[in-house]
Amino acid sequence: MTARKTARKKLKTQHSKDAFRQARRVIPGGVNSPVRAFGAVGLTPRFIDRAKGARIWDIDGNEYIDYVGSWGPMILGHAHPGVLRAVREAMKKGTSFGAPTENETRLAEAIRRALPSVQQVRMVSSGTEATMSAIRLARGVTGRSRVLKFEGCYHGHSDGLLVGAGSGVATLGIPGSPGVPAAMTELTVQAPFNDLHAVAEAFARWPDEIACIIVEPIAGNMGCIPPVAGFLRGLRELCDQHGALLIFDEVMTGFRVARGGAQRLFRVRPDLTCLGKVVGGGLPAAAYGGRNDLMRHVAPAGEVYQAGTLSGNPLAVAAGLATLERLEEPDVYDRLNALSERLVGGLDSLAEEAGVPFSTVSAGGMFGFFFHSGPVRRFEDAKKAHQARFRCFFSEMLEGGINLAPSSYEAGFLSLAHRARDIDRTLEVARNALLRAARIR
Ligand code: KE4
Repeated sequence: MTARKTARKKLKTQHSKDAFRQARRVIPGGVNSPVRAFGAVGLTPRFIDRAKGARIWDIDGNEYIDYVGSWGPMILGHAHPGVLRAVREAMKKGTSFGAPTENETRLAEAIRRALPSVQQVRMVSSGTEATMSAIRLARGVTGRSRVLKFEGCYHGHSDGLLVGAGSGVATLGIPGSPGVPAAMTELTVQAPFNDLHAVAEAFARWPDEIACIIVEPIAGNMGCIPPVAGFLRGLRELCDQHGALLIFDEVMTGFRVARGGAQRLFRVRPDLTCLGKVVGGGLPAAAYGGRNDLMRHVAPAGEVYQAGTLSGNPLAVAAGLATLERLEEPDVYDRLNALSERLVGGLDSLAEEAGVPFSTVSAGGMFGFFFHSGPVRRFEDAKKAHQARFRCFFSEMLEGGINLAPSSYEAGFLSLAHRARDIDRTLEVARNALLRAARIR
C-alpha cells in the first residue's frame, strides 16, 4: 500500500490571476508599488477584497492572518472601528481644505508627547517626502552638501537616496536606478550598517562636508536588522564631533517598536526624526520634526522650502490621531512585544527541529527572519540568506493562510488585533513550511 501523499488543496487564485493580467495592461507591473507584485517570490500577487483586525481576504475569498499590515500602518489592526469612526466624522466636514485645521496641531502635539526630541513637526504625505525634506533642512541649516546613509537602508525613492549598494568601506553613491543622474548621487556617501569605523573614515575623508547621517535605527528594509550595541550612540557622538546632524528615519519604527520609537528604546536622541506609516493610521500621512532651532528654518518660518497640497490632510490626520490616541494606552507595547516574541520564539524552535539555518529578530510590533544562521548585522550578511528556502517558506505559508512580506528584504508587522491563537495557528503552518524549506539544498 503506497502511502498516498496527502495533497493539500491549493488555494483558488483565478480571480487574482485575472485581475493581475488586467492590471498589468494599465499599471506598470500591475501594481502601484513594486514589492506588491510578488516578484521576489515568483507567485501571483493576491488582490485584496477587504481586511478586518488581523485578517485579510483576497478576491478569491481566501482568508489570511496578515503580517504585512500595509507595511506598518495597521498597528491597531485593519478597519479599526475607532479609526473608521474618526475618518467618517471628518469626511462629513469635507475631505481637504488647503488651509490649517486644529486637528493638525493636535497631531503635532501627540507626536511631541511621544518623542521629546521633536519640538516642532511638519506633516507631509509620504515617508519619501519626510526624509527628502529632512535632508534638505539638514543641508540648509549646516550649509553642507553630503549625506551619509547605510547600505540596505531604504528611505523612500527621492533621487539622492536611490543609490546602488556600494561595497566595502564608505563609498560614493552610484545611481541605484535608471533615471537617477550620477550628479544626484555623488553627494551621497554609503557605509555598511553597524560599521562605526566606516562612518569615522567618511568624516575623515570629507571633513566639514557631511550635512547629516540618515539611518533606520532598526533597519527594516534589508530584513529586520537591529543596531549592534553602541552603534547609534556612536553615530550621535560622531555627528557631534563633526558638526553633522543625525536623522533617525523612524517611518517604520516610529510608534511601532515603542511609543517613543527606536530613539526611546535605545535612548539616543537624533536631531531630526522622520515618521510615516502609523502616524497616518493607514491614510497618506507622514512627518518630519526636531528641535525648534532646526525647524524654525522651514518655510514659511524660515528659508528652507517645502510644501504639499495634501500635507496634513484632514482625513489622514483624523486616522493618525485616532491611532496614536489608542497607542497611549499603558500596556500596548508589552502586548506587541509578547506577540512578536511568541512568534519568533516559535519559529526559532521549529527551524531547529527542521534542522534549517535560521535566525530571527523582534522589536515591539516588528519582526524579521532570515534563512541564515546569523548573526546578520549588515546588508552583506542579509544577502547571504537562502533565497530558495525563503521562497518555499513564503509559498507554503501563503497556501496555509498566512500573509507574510513577499521578500526576505522586508520586515513583518503585528497588530493589537493579533491574538496568541493567531500566532499558534501561524506556527502550526510554519512547522511544515520549515520542513519543506529544509529539504532545499
Ligand atoms: P513611503 O514613501 O513609501 O511612504 O515611505 C518610504 C520609506 C521611508 N523610510 C522607511 C524606513 C521605509 O520603510 C519606507 C517605506 N517602506 C516600504 C516597506 N519596506 C514601503 C512599502 C513599499 O515600498 O511599497
